[in-house]
Amino acid sequence: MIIGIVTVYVIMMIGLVTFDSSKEKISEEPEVVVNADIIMPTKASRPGCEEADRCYIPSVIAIDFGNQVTWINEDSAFHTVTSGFYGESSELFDSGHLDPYESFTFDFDEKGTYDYFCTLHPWMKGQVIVG
Ligand SMILES: [Cu+2]
Repeated sequence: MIIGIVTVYVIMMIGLVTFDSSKEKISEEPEVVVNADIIMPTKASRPGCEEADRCYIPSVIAIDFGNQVTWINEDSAFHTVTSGFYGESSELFDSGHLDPYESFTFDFDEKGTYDYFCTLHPWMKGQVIVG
């Protein structure tokens, strides 16, 4: 009986210790500075992300006009957010080369469907639908 109680107590203590250490790990993570709507994930610089629709995440976003969209580059390579299609920029917006963890924000004041791409990686495509 006593052994049983001690065993349960020990298991509970181990559980608490494990829980505490996992909490510490969370607090050590870097603070999220930019609240982005769309992420350019790791490996977007290599062809293949388009097959899983993961070059810009999400690749299609719908917003109300008058709102803005923020993209963040979470890859280790440069990327851009450029309006239009590869080889046919619409010249509405262009982030230029975004460094890792750099972000870009654009205000969409008019309704419409806005295609965009990355000038460095033709397979990276996305769309903002403003309604
Ligand atoms: Cu790119």
